Amino acid sequence: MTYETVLVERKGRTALVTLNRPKALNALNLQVMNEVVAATEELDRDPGIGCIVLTGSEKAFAAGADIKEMRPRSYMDMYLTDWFTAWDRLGALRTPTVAAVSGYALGGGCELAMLCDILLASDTAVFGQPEIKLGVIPGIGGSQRLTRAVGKAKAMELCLTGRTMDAAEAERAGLVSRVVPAAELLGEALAVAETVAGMSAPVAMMAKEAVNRAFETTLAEGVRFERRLFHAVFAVADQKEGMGAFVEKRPPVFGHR
Ligand code: CO8
Repeated sequence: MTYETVLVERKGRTALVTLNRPKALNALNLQVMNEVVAATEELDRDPGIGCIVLTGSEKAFAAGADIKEMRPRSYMDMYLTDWFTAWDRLGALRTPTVAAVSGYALGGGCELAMLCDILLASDTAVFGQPEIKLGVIPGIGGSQRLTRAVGKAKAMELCLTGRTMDAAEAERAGLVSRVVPAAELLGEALAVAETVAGMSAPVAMMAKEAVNRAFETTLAEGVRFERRLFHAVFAVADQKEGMGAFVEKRPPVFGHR
C-alpha cells in the first residue's frame, strides 16, 4: 500500500516508517494517524519483519497533534469520532518498535514516541507536553505515560507549565534509553532494530508483553505473568537453539515466525 504522509522502507527484517509532512513539522492530523496505524499494522502482520523504527525529520519528530485541524472541532465531533483513539493501536502492535527522535517531539509527538517500545533520541531532541499553552491537555496518553516514565514531579511541571526538556534531561529522567549525535541517530536506531529483529520473534514478543505488563498491574501479578511466559518459552524451539548455541560456543540461529 502507498501512503501520502509516511514513507515505508524495508531493510532486511527491519522496517523504517518515516513521518513525511515536513511543511507542518509532521503535525499529526487524522491522515497521518490513519496512515501510521495502517502501515505499522501491515508490517506487524508480516512474518518477514522483526522490528519497526518510527522516525520523523531532523527538525521535528512531530510537533504535536495538528492544531489547525482540531481548532474548530466541537465536543460532539471529538466524542463521536473518538478523536485519536486509533493511536492506541500503535501501542498494541506485537512487533517491537523503536522511536528515533530528532528535533521537536511535542504534545502528540512526545506521546507518539512514548507509544513505541524503545525510545532513542538525538542530541537535538526536545520533549514536552505543551498542550496547556493551547488551552487543552494531553490526549494520546501523555499525562499517563510521561508520569510513569519520569515520575510525578517532572510530569506535573511539564504538563502544567508547558516547559520542554532537552535530550540530556530526558535521558536523565528516564524518558529515553539513549542519546546519540544527530547524524548517527538513524543508523543507531536501525542497528538496535536489526539486533531485535535477529532475536526469536515470538520470544521478543513475549519480552515486550512482559515489560508492558509492568505498566498495567501489581508487582506480584506482573512477576506471575512473567513466570508464565518464561515457562512458555520452553515450548519455543528457539529456547533449545539459544541455549544450545551457548553451550556449543556458536552464534544462535533463531527461527522466526
Ligand atoms: N499543528 C499544526 N501545524 C503546526 C504544528 C501543529 N502542532 N506545529 C507546527 N505547525 C506548522 C506551523 O503552523 C507552520 O505552518 P505555516 O508555515 O503554514 O505557518 C509550520 O508548521 C512551521 O512551524 P513554525 O513556523 O511554528 O516553526 P518554528 O521553527 O518557528 O517553531 C515549534 C517550531 C516550536 C515546534 C512550533 O511550531 C510550535 O510551537 N508548534 C506547536 C507545538 C505544540 O503546541 N504542540 C502540541 C499540539 S496539541 C497536541 O499535541 C494535543 C495532543 C492530544 C490531542 C488528542 C485529542 C483527543
